[in-house]
Amino acid sequence: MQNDFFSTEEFSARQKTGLRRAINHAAQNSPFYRRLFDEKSLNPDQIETPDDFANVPFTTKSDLRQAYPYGMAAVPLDKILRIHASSGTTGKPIVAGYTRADLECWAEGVARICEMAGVTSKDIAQISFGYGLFTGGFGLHYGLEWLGTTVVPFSSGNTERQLALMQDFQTNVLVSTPSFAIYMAEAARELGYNPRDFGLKIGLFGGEPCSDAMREDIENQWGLKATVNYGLTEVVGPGISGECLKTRGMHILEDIYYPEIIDPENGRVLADGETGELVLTPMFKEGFPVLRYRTGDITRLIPGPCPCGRTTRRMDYITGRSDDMIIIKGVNIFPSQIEEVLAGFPEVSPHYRLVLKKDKGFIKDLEVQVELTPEGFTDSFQELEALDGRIRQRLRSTLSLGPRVKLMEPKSLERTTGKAKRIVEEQA
Ligand code: DLL
Repeated sequence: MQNDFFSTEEFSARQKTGLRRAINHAAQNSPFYRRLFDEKSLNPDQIETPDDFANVPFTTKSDLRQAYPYGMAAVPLDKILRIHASSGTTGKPIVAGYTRADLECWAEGVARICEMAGVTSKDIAQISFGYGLFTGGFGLHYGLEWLGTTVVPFSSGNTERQLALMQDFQTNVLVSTPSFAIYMAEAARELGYNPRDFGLKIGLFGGEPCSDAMREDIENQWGLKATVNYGLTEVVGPGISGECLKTRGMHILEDIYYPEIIDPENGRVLADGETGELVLTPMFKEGFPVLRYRTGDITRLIPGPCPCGRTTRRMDYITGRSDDMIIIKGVNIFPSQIEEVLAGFPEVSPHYRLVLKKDKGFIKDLEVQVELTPEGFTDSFQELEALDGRIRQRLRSTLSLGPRVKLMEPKSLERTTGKAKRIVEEQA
Protein backbone atom coordinates (compact mmCIF):
# COMPACT_ATOMS: atom_id res chain seq x y z
CA MET A 1 0.00 0.00 0.00
CA GLN A 2 1.22 3.47 -0.84
CA ASN A 3 2.24 4.56 2.68
CA ASP A 4 4.92 1.86 2.71
CA PHE A 5 6.64 3.63 -0.19
CA PHE A 6 6.74 7.23 1.10
CA SER A 7 9.93 9.21 0.62
CA THR A 8 12.09 10.01 3.67
CA GLU A 9 10.88 13.64 3.52
CA GLU A 10 7.28 12.50 3.47
CA PHE A 11 7.84 10.26 6.51
CA SER A 12 9.57 13.07 8.40
CA ALA A 13 6.73 15.47 7.65
CA ARG A 14 4.10 12.93 8.68
CA GLN A 15 5.97 12.05 11.85
CA LYS A 16 6.32 15.69 12.78
CA THR A 17 2.57 16.25 12.43
CA GLY A 18 1.79 12.88 13.99
CA LEU A 19 3.94 13.45 17.07
CA ARG A 20 2.47 16.92 17.57
CA ARG A 21 -0.97 15.42 17.36
CA ALA A 22 -0.11 12.65 19.83
CA ILE A 23 1.40 15.06 22.35
CA ASN A 24 -1.45 17.56 22.15
CA HIS A 25 -4.10 14.89 22.44
CA ALA A 26 -2.41 13.24 25.42
CA ALA A 27 -1.63 16.52 27.19
CA GLN A 28 -5.14 17.87 26.73
CA ASN A 29 -7.27 14.78 27.23
CA SER A 30 -5.41 12.17 29.27
CA PRO A 31 -5.40 12.83 33.03
CA PHE A 32 -2.28 10.64 33.24
CA TYR A 33 -0.27 12.77 30.78
CA ARG A 34 -1.69 16.07 32.01
CA ARG A 35 -0.33 15.22 35.44
CA LEU A 36 2.98 14.02 34.02
CA PHE A 37 3.50 17.15 31.93
CA ASP A 38 2.64 19.31 34.97
CA GLU A 39 5.00 17.41 37.23
CA LYS A 40 7.87 17.71 34.77
CA SER A 41 6.95 21.32 33.86
CA LEU A 42 6.85 20.34 30.21
CA ASN A 43 5.10 22.61 27.78
CA PRO A 44 3.61 20.49 24.96
CA ASP A 45 3.88 23.49 22.59
CA GLN A 46 7.65 23.44 22.95
CA ILE A 47 8.03 19.88 21.77
CA GLU A 48 8.45 20.26 18.03
CA THR A 49 11.35 18.23 16.73
CA PRO A 50 12.38 14.60 17.35
CA ASP A 51 15.16 16.03 19.59
CA ASP A 52 12.58 17.84 21.75
CA PHE A 53 10.58 14.64 21.80
CA ALA A 54 13.45 12.93 23.63
CA ASN A 55 12.55 15.11 26.64
CA VAL A 56 9.15 13.48 27.01
CA PRO A 57 9.37 10.94 29.85
CA PHE A 58 8.96 7.26 28.99
CA THR A 59 5.78 5.42 29.83
CA THR A 60 6.29 1.97 31.36
CA LYS A 61 4.31 -1.19 31.94
CA SER A 62 4.14 -0.28 35.60
CA ASP A 63 2.49 3.10 34.74
CA LEU A 64 -0.17 1.25 32.78
CA ARG A 65 -0.69 -1.27 35.58
CA GLN A 66 -1.20 1.49 38.09
CA ALA A 67 -3.75 3.11 35.78
CA TYR A 68 -5.91 -0.05 35.86
CA PRO A 69 -8.59 -0.16 34.58
CA TYR A 70 -9.40 3.16 32.88
CA GLY A 71 -6.73 5.59 34.08
CA MET A 72 -5.16 5.88 30.60
CA ALA A 73 -8.43 6.80 28.86
CA ALA A 74 -8.33 10.09 26.96
CA VAL A 75 -11.93 10.00 25.71
CA PRO A 76 -15.24 9.50 27.54
CA LEU A 77 -15.91 5.78 27.96
CA ASP A 78 -18.95 5.90 25.68
CA LYS A 79 -16.54 6.54 22.79
CA ILE A 80 -14.74 3.27 23.50
CA LEU A 81 -16.04 0.47 21.29
CA ARG A 82 -13.80 -2.36 22.41
CA ILE A 83 -11.51 -3.33 25.22
CA HIS A 84 -8.56 -5.70 25.12
CA ALA A 85 -6.16 -6.59 27.89
CA SER A 86 -2.88 -8.37 28.31
CA SER A 87 -2.42 -10.47 31.37
CA GLY A 88 1.37 -10.61 31.61
CA THR A 89 2.73 -12.93 34.25
CA THR A 90 2.27 -10.90 37.40
CA GLY A 91 0.09 -8.10 38.71
CA LYS A 92 -2.93 -6.39 37.26
CA PRO A 93 -3.67 -6.71 33.54
CA ILE A 94 -2.95 -3.89 31.14
CA VAL A 95 -6.07 -2.47 29.55
CA ALA A 96 -6.39 -1.02 26.06
CA GLY A 97 -9.58 0.70 24.87
CA TYR A 98 -10.27 1.56 21.21
CA THR A 99 -12.48 4.22 19.65
CA ARG A 100 -14.03 3.65 16.22
CA ALA A 101 -11.17 5.55 14.57
CA ASP A 102 -8.63 3.47 16.56
CA LEU A 103 -10.24 0.23 15.37
CA GLU A 104 -10.19 1.42 11.76
CA CYS A 105 -6.57 2.51 11.93
CA TRP A 106 -5.64 -0.80 13.55
CA ALA A 107 -7.45 -2.89 10.93
CA GLU A 108 -5.91 -0.96 8.06
CA GLY A 109 -2.45 -1.32 9.61
CA VAL A 110 -2.86 -5.08 10.04
CA ALA A 111 -4.09 -5.29 6.43
CA ARG A 112 -0.84 -3.65 5.31
CA ILE A 113 1.18 -6.17 7.31
CA CYS A 114 -0.75 -9.09 5.76
CA GLU A 115 -0.37 -7.69 2.27
CA MET A 116 3.39 -7.27 2.76
CA ALA A 117 3.52 -10.98 3.63
CA GLY A 118 1.94 -11.79 0.28
CA VAL A 119 -1.66 -12.41 1.42
CA THR A 120 -4.37 -11.29 -1.05
CA SER A 121 -8.14 -11.07 -1.23
CA LYS A 122 -8.15 -14.43 -2.99
CA ASP A 123 -6.75 -16.28 0.02
CA ILE A 124 -8.45 -18.19 2.82
CA ALA A 125 -6.88 -17.54 6.21
CA GLN A 126 -7.45 -19.62 9.31
CA ILE A 127 -6.92 -17.70 12.52
CA SER A 128 -5.61 -19.92 15.28
CA PHE A 129 -4.97 -17.12 17.76
CA GLY A 130 -7.29 -16.91 20.73
CA TYR A 131 -10.26 -14.57 20.30
CA GLY A 132 -10.82 -12.70 23.51
CA LEU A 133 -8.97 -10.14 25.56
CA PHE A 134 -5.75 -11.16 23.74
CA THR A 135 -5.35 -8.89 20.71
CA GLY A 136 -4.10 -11.61 18.32
CA GLY A 137 -7.43 -13.10 17.17
CA PHE A 138 -9.49 -9.95 16.64
CA GLY A 139 -6.48 -7.96 15.44
CA LEU A 140 -5.66 -10.29 12.56
CA HIS A 141 -9.34 -10.94 11.90
CA TYR A 142 -10.29 -7.36 11.09
CA GLY A 143 -7.02 -6.71 9.26
CA LEU A 144 -7.52 -9.68 6.95
CA GLU A 145 -11.16 -8.74 6.36
CA TRP A 146 -10.00 -5.21 5.49
CA LEU A 147 -7.78 -6.77 2.83
CA GLY A 148 -10.71 -8.80 1.51
CA THR A 149 -9.29 -12.17 2.53
CA THR A 150 -11.72 -14.94 3.51
CA VAL A 151 -11.34 -15.45 7.25
CA VAL A 152 -11.93 -18.68 9.15
CA PRO A 153 -12.10 -17.48 12.77
CA PHE A 154 -11.23 -20.80 14.36
CA SER A 155 -9.48 -19.49 17.49
CA SER A 156 -6.94 -21.60 19.37
CA GLY A 157 -7.10 -25.22 20.53
CA ASN A 158 -9.08 -28.23 19.31
CA THR A 159 -6.29 -29.19 16.95
CA GLU A 160 -7.96 -32.21 15.37
CA ARG A 161 -11.03 -30.23 14.26
CA GLN A 162 -8.81 -27.34 13.29
CA LEU A 163 -6.88 -29.61 10.89
CA ALA A 164 -10.03 -31.19 9.47
CA LEU A 165 -11.55 -27.77 8.69
CA MET A 166 -8.28 -26.54 7.26
CA GLN A 167 -8.49 -29.34 4.75
CA ASP A 168 -12.23 -28.96 4.03
CA PHE A 169 -12.13 -25.16 3.68
CA GLN A 170 -8.92 -25.22 1.58
CA THR A 171 -7.24 -22.82 3.95
CA ASN A 172 -3.99 -21.56 2.46
CA VAL A 173 -2.88 -19.02 5.09
CA LEU A 174 -2.22 -20.01 8.69
CA VAL A 175 -2.29 -17.34 11.40
CA SER A 176 -0.87 -18.43 14.76
CA THR A 177 2.06 -18.32 17.12
CA PRO A 178 5.10 -20.09 15.66
CA SER A 179 5.02 -22.63 18.48
CA PHE A 180 1.42 -23.54 17.68
CA ALA A 181 2.32 -24.01 14.00
CA ILE A 182 5.01 -26.49 15.07
CA TYR A 183 2.63 -28.25 17.41
CA MET A 184 -0.08 -28.50 14.73
CA ALA A 185 2.37 -30.10 12.29
CA GLU A 186 3.29 -32.63 14.95
CA ALA A 187 -0.39 -33.30 15.69
CA ALA A 188 -1.15 -33.64 11.95
CA ARG A 189 1.53 -36.31 11.58
CA GLU A 190 0.18 -38.18 14.60
CA LEU A 191 -3.24 -38.22 12.98
CA GLY A 192 -1.76 -39.71 9.83
CA TYR A 193 -1.67 -36.55 7.68
CA ASN A 194 1.33 -35.15 5.86
CA PRO A 195 1.23 -31.42 6.73
CA ARG A 196 2.47 -30.58 3.21
CA ASP A 197 -0.74 -32.04 1.73
CA PHE A 198 -2.79 -29.23 3.31
CA GLY A 199 -1.56 -26.80 0.66
CA LEU A 200 -0.75 -23.96 3.06
CA LYS A 201 0.99 -21.16 1.19
CA ILE A 202 1.78 -18.46 3.74
CA GLY A 203 2.13 -18.37 7.50
CA LEU A 204 1.53 -15.15 9.45
CA PHE A 205 3.29 -15.82 12.74
CA GLY A 206 3.62 -13.55 15.73
CA GLY A 207 3.05 -12.96 19.39
CA GLU A 208 6.36 -14.55 20.42
CA PRO A 209 9.89 -14.93 19.04
CA CYS A 210 10.38 -17.19 16.03
CA SER A 211 13.98 -18.38 15.89
CA ASP A 212 15.62 -19.34 12.59
CA ALA A 213 15.37 -22.98 13.67
CA MET A 214 11.63 -22.66 14.33
CA ARG A 215 11.09 -20.92 11.00
CA GLU A 216 13.00 -23.61 9.14
CA ASP A 217 11.09 -26.34 10.91
CA ILE A 218 7.70 -24.73 10.12
CA GLU A 219 8.59 -24.14 6.47
CA ASN A 220 9.90 -27.67 5.99
CA GLN A 221 6.99 -29.32 7.72
CA TRP A 222 4.17 -27.37 6.07
CA GLY A 223 5.84 -26.38 2.82
CA LEU A 224 4.76 -22.75 3.33
CA LYS A 225 6.49 -19.38 3.36
CA ALA A 226 6.75 -18.28 7.00
CA THR A 227 6.51 -14.56 7.79
CA VAL A 228 6.75 -12.94 11.19
CA ASN A 229 4.88 -9.93 12.53
CA TYR A 230 5.12 -8.00 15.76
CA GLY A 231 2.97 -5.96 18.08
CA LEU A 232 1.87 -5.46 21.65
CA THR A 233 -1.38 -4.67 23.46
CA GLU A 234 -0.10 -1.52 25.13
CA VAL A 235 0.49 0.16 21.76
CA VAL A 236 -2.29 -1.45 19.70
CA GLY A 237 -1.86 -5.24 19.36
CA PRO A 238 -0.54 -6.98 16.23
CA GLY A 239 0.12 -4.78 13.20
CA ILE A 240 3.03 -2.60 14.27
CA SER A 241 5.61 -4.28 12.07
CA GLY A 242 5.82 -7.29 9.80
CA GLU A 243 7.98 -8.99 7.23
CA CYS A 244 7.73 -8.59 3.50
CA LEU A 245 8.54 -11.63 1.36
CA LYS A 246 12.28 -10.85 1.53
CA THR A 247 12.04 -11.80 5.25
CA ARG A 248 14.96 -9.65 6.34
CA GLY A 249 13.46 -7.92 9.36
CA MET A 250 10.03 -6.43 10.02
CA HIS A 251 8.87 -3.22 8.30
CA ILE A 252 7.47 -0.78 10.86
CA LEU A 253 4.35 1.15 9.89
CA GLU A 254 6.30 4.33 10.52
CA ASP A 255 3.54 6.66 9.44
CA ILE A 256 1.43 5.36 12.37
CA TYR A 257 3.98 4.28 15.00
CA TYR A 258 7.08 6.33 15.81
CA PRO A 259 9.96 4.01 16.75
CA GLU A 260 13.01 4.76 18.87
CA ILE A 261 15.73 2.49 20.21
CA ILE A 262 17.14 3.39 23.59
CA ASP A 263 19.89 2.18 25.85
CA PRO A 264 17.82 0.36 28.51
CA GLU A 265 20.30 1.36 31.23
CA ASN A 266 20.24 5.15 30.79
CA GLY A 267 17.41 5.89 28.35
CA ARG A 268 19.68 7.49 25.73
CA VAL A 269 18.32 7.33 22.18
CA LEU A 270 20.53 5.13 19.98
CA ALA A 271 21.30 5.39 16.28
CA ASP A 272 19.93 3.04 13.63
CA GLY A 273 21.88 -0.21 13.71
CA GLU A 274 22.52 -0.08 17.45
CA THR A 275 20.82 -2.66 19.64
CA GLY A 276 18.67 -1.60 22.57
CA GLU A 277 15.09 -1.44 23.81
CA LEU A 278 12.31 -0.55 21.41
CA VAL A 279 10.23 2.48 22.40
CA LEU A 280 7.03 3.17 20.48
CA THR A 281 4.65 6.10 20.16
CA PRO A 282 1.37 5.47 18.35
CA MET A 283 0.69 8.84 16.74
CA PHE A 284 -3.04 8.66 16.07
CA LYS A 285 -4.43 6.75 19.01
CA GLU A 286 -7.51 8.37 20.56
CA GLY A 287 -8.78 5.98 23.23
CA PHE A 288 -5.83 5.04 25.44
CA PRO A 289 -2.86 7.01 24.06
CA VAL A 290 0.70 6.29 25.16
CA LEU A 291 3.82 8.36 24.52
CA ARG A 292 7.28 6.79 24.31
CA TYR A 293 6.17 3.40 25.56
CA ARG A 294 9.06 1.19 26.70
CA THR A 295 8.21 -2.16 25.13
CA GLY A 296 10.91 -4.10 26.97
CA ASP A 297 11.74 -5.77 23.63
CA ILE A 298 15.38 -5.80 22.58
CA THR A 299 16.07 -5.17 18.91
CA ARG A 300 17.63 -2.66 16.49
CA LEU A 301 16.48 -0.62 13.52
CA ILE A 302 18.11 -2.11 10.45
CA PRO A 303 20.03 0.55 8.50
CA GLY A 304 19.66 0.75 4.74
CA PRO A 305 16.89 0.02 2.28
CA CYS A 306 15.04 -3.27 1.94
CA PRO A 307 15.41 -4.99 -1.45
CA CYS A 308 11.59 -5.11 -1.67
CA GLY A 309 11.55 -1.36 -2.36
CA ARG A 310 9.40 -0.37 0.61
CA THR A 311 10.83 2.66 2.36
CA THR A 312 9.59 1.96 5.89
CA ARG A 313 12.45 1.14 8.24
CA ARG A 314 12.74 -2.42 9.45
CA MET A 315 13.24 -3.66 12.98
CA ASP A 316 15.28 -6.77 13.57
CA TYR A 317 13.90 -9.88 15.25
CA ILE A 318 13.44 -9.56 18.99
CA THR A 319 16.44 -11.09 20.72
CA GLY A 320 14.95 -10.89 24.19
CA ARG A 321 12.98 -8.83 26.61
CA SER A 322 14.82 -6.58 29.03
CA ASP A 323 12.78 -8.22 31.81
CA ASP A 324 13.55 -11.74 30.53
CA MET A 325 17.25 -11.33 31.10
CA ILE A 326 18.47 -14.00 33.46
CA ILE A 327 21.21 -12.85 35.81
CA ILE A 328 22.93 -15.81 37.35
CA LYS A 329 26.21 -15.64 39.25
CA GLY A 330 26.74 -12.18 37.77
CA VAL A 331 26.38 -13.36 34.18
CA ASN A 332 23.61 -11.89 31.98
CA ILE A 333 21.86 -14.39 29.74
CA PHE A 334 19.00 -14.05 27.27
CA PRO A 335 16.91 -17.17 26.59
CA SER A 336 17.45 -16.56 22.85
CA GLN A 337 21.19 -17.26 23.30
CA ILE A 338 20.36 -20.67 24.73
CA GLU A 339 17.85 -21.29 21.96
CA GLU A 340 20.51 -20.53 19.36
CA VAL A 341 22.92 -23.05 20.88
CA LEU A 342 20.24 -25.74 21.01
CA ALA A 343 19.34 -25.11 17.37
CA GLY A 344 22.82 -26.34 16.42
CA PHE A 345 21.98 -29.88 17.61
CA PRO A 346 19.88 -31.93 15.18
CA GLU A 347 19.14 -34.42 17.98
CA VAL A 348 17.00 -31.90 19.88
CA SER A 349 13.57 -30.50 19.02
CA PRO A 350 12.58 -26.78 19.11
CA HIS A 351 10.87 -27.45 22.47
CA TYR A 352 12.85 -26.43 25.50
CA ARG A 353 12.29 -25.01 28.97
CA LEU A 354 14.47 -23.03 31.33
CA VAL A 355 13.90 -23.88 34.97
CA LEU A 356 15.20 -21.17 37.30
CA LYS A 357 15.69 -22.12 40.93
CA LYS A 358 15.31 -18.98 43.00
CA ASP A 359 16.28 -18.28 46.57
CA LYS A 360 15.50 -14.94 48.23
CA GLY A 361 14.87 -13.36 44.84
CA PHE A 362 18.20 -14.52 43.35
CA ILE A 363 18.61 -17.16 40.70
CA LYS A 364 20.72 -19.90 42.21
CA ASP A 365 20.53 -22.48 39.50
CA LEU A 366 19.51 -22.84 35.88
CA GLU A 367 18.43 -26.10 34.32
CA VAL A 368 17.97 -26.29 30.57
CA GLN A 369 15.40 -28.95 29.75
CA VAL A 370 15.75 -30.04 26.15
CA GLU A 371 13.41 -32.37 24.34
CA LEU A 372 14.97 -34.93 22.03
CA THR A 373 13.55 -35.54 18.57
CA PRO A 374 12.30 -39.11 17.94
CA GLU A 375 15.41 -39.60 15.71
CA GLY A 376 17.70 -38.15 18.39
CA PHE A 377 16.30 -40.43 21.07
CA THR A 378 18.27 -43.52 21.99
CA ASP A 379 18.30 -46.17 24.71
CA SER A 380 22.06 -45.90 24.98
CA PHE A 381 22.98 -44.18 28.23
CA GLN A 382 26.47 -43.50 26.91
CA GLU A 383 25.22 -41.73 23.81
CA LEU A 384 22.81 -39.61 25.84
CA GLU A 385 25.55 -38.69 28.27
CA ALA A 386 27.85 -37.71 25.43
CA LEU A 387 25.15 -35.49 23.89
CA ASP A 388 24.44 -33.91 27.27
CA GLY A 389 28.14 -33.15 27.60
CA ARG A 390 28.39 -31.61 24.13
CA ILE A 391 25.37 -29.36 24.71
CA ARG A 392 26.71 -28.28 28.09
CA GLN A 393 30.09 -27.48 26.64
CA ARG A 394 28.59 -25.42 23.79
CA LEU A 395 26.40 -23.54 26.29
CA ARG A 396 29.39 -22.86 28.50
CA SER A 397 31.45 -21.38 25.71
CA THR A 398 28.55 -19.17 24.53
CA LEU A 399 27.28 -18.02 27.92
CA SER A 400 30.48 -18.17 30.01
CA LEU A 401 28.45 -20.31 32.36
CA GLY A 402 27.60 -24.01 32.29
CA PRO A 403 23.96 -24.58 33.22
CA ARG A 404 22.70 -28.08 33.94
CA VAL A 405 21.18 -29.83 30.94
CA LYS A 406 18.34 -32.32 31.23
CA LEU A 407 17.51 -34.34 28.15
CA MET A 408 13.80 -35.11 27.96
CA GLU A 409 12.00 -37.83 26.04
CA PRO A 410 10.36 -36.83 22.74
CA LYS A 411 7.01 -35.04 23.20
CA SER A 412 7.37 -34.82 26.98
CA LEU A 413 7.38 -31.02 27.34
CA GLU A 414 4.00 -29.35 27.50
CA ARG A 415 2.65 -27.89 24.21
CA THR A 416 0.60 -24.72 24.12
CA THR A 417 -1.97 -23.47 21.67
CA GLY A 418 -0.83 -19.87 22.28
CA LYS A 419 2.53 -18.47 23.31
CA ALA A 420 5.10 -21.00 24.51
CA LYS A 421 6.10 -20.69 28.15
CA ARG A 422 9.87 -21.13 28.14
CA ILE A 423 10.78 -19.94 31.62
CA VAL A 424 9.61 -21.66 34.79
CA GLU A 425 10.56 -20.39 38.22
CA GLU A 426 10.91 -22.65 41.24
CA GLN A 427 11.77 -21.71 44.80
CA ALA A 428 14.93 -23.45 45.95
O1 DLL B 1 1.32 -10.65 21.32
C1 DLL B 1 0.29 -8.96 19.95
C2 DLL B 1 0.45 -9.85 18.77
C3 DLL B 1 -0.46 -10.83 18.51
C4 DLL B 1 1.49 -9.65 17.86
C5 DLL B 1 -0.35 -11.62 17.41
C6 DLL B 1 1.61 -10.42 16.73
C7 DLL B 1 0.68 -11.40 16.50
P1 DLL B 1 0.85 -9.06 23.80
O2 DLL B 1 0.13 -10.28 24.26
O3 DLL B 1 0.61 -7.79 24.52
O4 DLL B 1 0.53 -8.76 22.30
O5 DLL B 1 2.40 -9.41 23.85
C8 DLL B 1 3.33 -8.50 23.36
O6 DLL B 1 4.85 -10.30 22.76
O7 DLL B 1 6.13 -7.12 23.76
C9 DLL B 1 6.88 -9.13 22.58
O8 DLL B 1 7.63 -9.40 23.74
C10 DLL B 1 6.12 -10.39 22.18
N1 DLL B 1 5.99 -10.47 20.73
C11 DLL B 1 4.94 -10.16 19.96
N2 DLL B 1 5.22 -10.38 18.66
C12 DLL B 1 6.50 -10.85 18.61
C13 DLL B 1 7.40 -11.24 17.58
C14 DLL B 1 0.77 -9.57 21.25
N3 DLL B 1 7.06 -11.26 16.30
C15 DLL B 1 4.73 -9.05 23.49
N4 DLL B 1 8.65 -11.63 17.93
C16 DLL B 1 5.76 -8.16 22.88
C17 DLL B 1 9.04 -11.63 19.22
C18 DLL B 1 6.99 -10.88 19.94
N5 DLL B 1 8.25 -11.27 20.23
